[in-house]
Amino acid sequence: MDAAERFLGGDDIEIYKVELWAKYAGAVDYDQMHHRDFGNHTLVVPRTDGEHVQMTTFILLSDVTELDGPTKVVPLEIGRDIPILPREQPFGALLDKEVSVEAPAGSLFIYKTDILHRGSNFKAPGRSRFAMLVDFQRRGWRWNGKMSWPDHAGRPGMTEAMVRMSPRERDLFGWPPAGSDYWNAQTLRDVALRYPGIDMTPYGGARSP
Ligand SMILES: O=C(O)CCC(=O)C(=O)O
Repeated sequence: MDAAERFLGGDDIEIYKVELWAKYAGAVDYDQMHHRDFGNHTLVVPRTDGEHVQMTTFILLSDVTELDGPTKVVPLEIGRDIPILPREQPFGALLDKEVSVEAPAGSLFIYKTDILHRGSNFKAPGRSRFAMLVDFQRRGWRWNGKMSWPDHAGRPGMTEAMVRMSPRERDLFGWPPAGSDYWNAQTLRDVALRYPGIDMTPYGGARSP
């Protein structure tokens, strides 16, 4: 959250996509063309002047070495001179320019939807790579996005996550903040019923049993 606030230049931000990825050596061919991610993150195109940034991330959940199919990235100093479209570059065209995202578990790799990058193959059998991808943007850009959190609200994992999150973390998923005119006696009572165990005191309610 701290990195996203600094990267995006404010605290009025939201999470617009989360994915959990597992890759296994030999399962499929992971070698990709260099591409930019904006194709399914926005209806339009990224601005190249550094404004209206969507912050995309990999949080490495396992150690990633050169053997573990690291993400390969074309540095911005090189990629910024390559037109935004087409989104994909010919296979292999930028191989000598790319850098490899190799780092221990727990590392955070931050990039943007205009950054050229690609997936790569494992270089040894029996290896795996796990990552969580969490993407942030300033709130209110209705032409951008990828997931609808209310669409996930019925899933058991999402219910548990909402109960366990801090108010700030819930806020990143669009939950009504403390002080919102959404909260009244009825919504405080019924949201507590929907999410057993949630602490509604930050919103003016009670702790749910
Ligand atoms: O897994 C990776 O390191 C990158 C994969 C990727 O960029 C993609 O699937 O679009």
